[in-house]
Amino acid sequence: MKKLFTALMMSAALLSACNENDDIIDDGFTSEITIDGDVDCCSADEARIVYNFLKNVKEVPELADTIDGTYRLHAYTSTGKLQTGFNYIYFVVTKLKNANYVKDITIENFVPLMTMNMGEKTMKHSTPIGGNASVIDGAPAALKRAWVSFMMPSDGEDKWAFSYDLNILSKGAETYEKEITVNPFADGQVWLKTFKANDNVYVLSLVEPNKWQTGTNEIKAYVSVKSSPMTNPYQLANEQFVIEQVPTMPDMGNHSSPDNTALTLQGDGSYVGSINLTMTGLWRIHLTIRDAATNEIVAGGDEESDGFSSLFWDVTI
Ligand SMILES: [Cu+2]
Repeated sequence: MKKLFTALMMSAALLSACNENDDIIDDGFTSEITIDGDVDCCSADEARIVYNFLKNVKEVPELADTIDGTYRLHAYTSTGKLQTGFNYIYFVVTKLKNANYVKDITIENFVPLMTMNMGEKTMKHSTPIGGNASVIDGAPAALKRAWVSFMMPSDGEDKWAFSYDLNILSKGAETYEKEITVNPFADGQVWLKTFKANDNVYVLSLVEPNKWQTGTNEIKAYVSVKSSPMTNPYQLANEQFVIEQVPTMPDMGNHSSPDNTALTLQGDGSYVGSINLTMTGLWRIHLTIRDAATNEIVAGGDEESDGFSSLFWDVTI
């Protein structure tokens, strides 16, 4: 946290070097700032937007890299760590000489790969990803976002690697590979489950339930399909489902809540519904997966867990 903040402050100081205004913490980037002759960089307005955005996330040190002695790749998540289940990852590239953000970057072909030590031999598998890093709607081009959903944590000899192709200023993409640490779920949080149907293994990744509060929340998830070979990143499923949900509180006699709606497929490939959490504590979100065309149950809905589906996410708010 402190390191990131220091880096951002340095960035801010450099960007506003010709500005007398000392109030750079929140609104120091004024439209009068010019970034002299640096055609690779954002405008001052864009730099301010990126800077302010990055104040709300934390850098993941093990994903940072220095490129050609000229640029620095920075990656951020909400916690500064990578965790089991869904992670948004935000990327920027800065110039080392002036800390300006570079606007023309592409970050593509992510390959998360776990190598599992099975005694005599090793087994490798990938995990769900959301495609190439892309611009967030309305945000400057210098800021890119991707997501990856890790199926399991790093554990001793079971290690994760993460590779990607980075292209700065269209000079040509180069592949970088990093060893990364994927942290386990916190107690009372299980945000990823798998189910089998149609001879496939599907992965259900719940998106950022840590943002939920009591009352009605948007519930968003992705359904990915295990690849063949499984060392390829898992892409979004082509099959269309409806994800019915019954949230209950296992520590309070399994009471539920009213006004929950099923998650249905959206134009962007995500599944979205609404969930009503009437109080804080552990919520077990029991799932029934239906084929959207036939309405037949393909997974869950078996009523084996205290009368509710044994396919569930756990979220503690
Ligand atoms: Cu594994």
